[in-house]
Amino acid sequence: MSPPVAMFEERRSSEVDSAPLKSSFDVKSFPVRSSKSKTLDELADQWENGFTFAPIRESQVSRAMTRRYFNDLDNYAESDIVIVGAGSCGLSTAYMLGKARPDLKIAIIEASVSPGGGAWLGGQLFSAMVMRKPADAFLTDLGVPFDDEGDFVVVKHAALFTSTLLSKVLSFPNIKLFNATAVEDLITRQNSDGTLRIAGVVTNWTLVTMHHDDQSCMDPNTINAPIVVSTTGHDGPFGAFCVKRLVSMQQIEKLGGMRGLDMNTAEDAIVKRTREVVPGLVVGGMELSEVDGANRMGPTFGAMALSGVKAAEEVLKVFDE
Ligand code: 48N
Repeated sequence: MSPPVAMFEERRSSEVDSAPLKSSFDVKSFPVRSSKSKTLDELADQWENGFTFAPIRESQVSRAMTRRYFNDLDNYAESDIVIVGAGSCGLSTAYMLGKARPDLKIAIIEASVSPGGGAWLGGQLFSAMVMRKPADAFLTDLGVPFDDEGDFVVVKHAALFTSTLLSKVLSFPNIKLFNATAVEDLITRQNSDGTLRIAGVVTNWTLVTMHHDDQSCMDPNTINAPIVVSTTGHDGPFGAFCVKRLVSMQQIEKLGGMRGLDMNTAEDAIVKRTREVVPGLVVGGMELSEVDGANRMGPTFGAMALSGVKAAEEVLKVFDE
């Protein structure tokens, strides 16, 4: 485990900077018009009887968005936990951490505009999602209905699982999702024994990250955090990002590379091996298959959910020390 003292020494020194904005940005202090809310029943069939929206000035819309966003950016510039990748594993991790530690600030960085990763369909373009037992325990905790088929369960549409998980994660007041935002590097610190630990992430708008080769230097932003969870999926345009960066930083020798499909082998391995790969960086989900050379499991998602459960446990070990 990483030396928590060093992490928290640094964090304590930065506490003052990380105090949330105490300025006019306080979104709750805005003058609010007294337009009365109505129920849907009151609206029904009123379209020709004086129906109109409450008045608005365009700048109010802009300020309603930007004040909240930049308040969040300031607030989460010092986070307790950063989760990279809002796929099924990253969101499962966030759900477990959001429930267990409402006192911790958790930032989720998702490169795509649409979070959820590969969990909007069950496999190929089929809707139903399969999870092998005991992953049904996660679905029950989440409140997602399923058909019980004995050794496995089936959610009628993968989007029902992912949208329910996403809505629960986004409802936690201590969790902020920054989507359309890519992690394009890691913040590192040297421990007293010369080893490296991860101390946050380097971010940019994904559209900017995709155009570093054809635009002048567009420097990134940063988020400091004593622990990062990377769940960026198996290799692909953005996948396996953090483990590939660990290789290029010579923190791990090489990637094992994801192996062929073997459900029974793959799912046990991914859950059991979810861990802190280097101090300060926990890796879970299919990104892990790239580190260890684990098999892939294809169209079954129980390991993503339970890898998220395990990743949350690994993170909490650091905070509970
Ligand atoms: O859904 P994924 O790709 O990753 P996991 O590990 O959450 O779930 C994997 C699962 O969908 C499978 O692949 C299934 C089980 N199939 C297995 C098989 O054998 O084929 O989500 C990763 C997320 C995506 O939303 C990416 O956009 C995002 O991570 N991401 C990033 N976000 C921010 N910065 C980055 N550098 C980055 N790279 C990827």
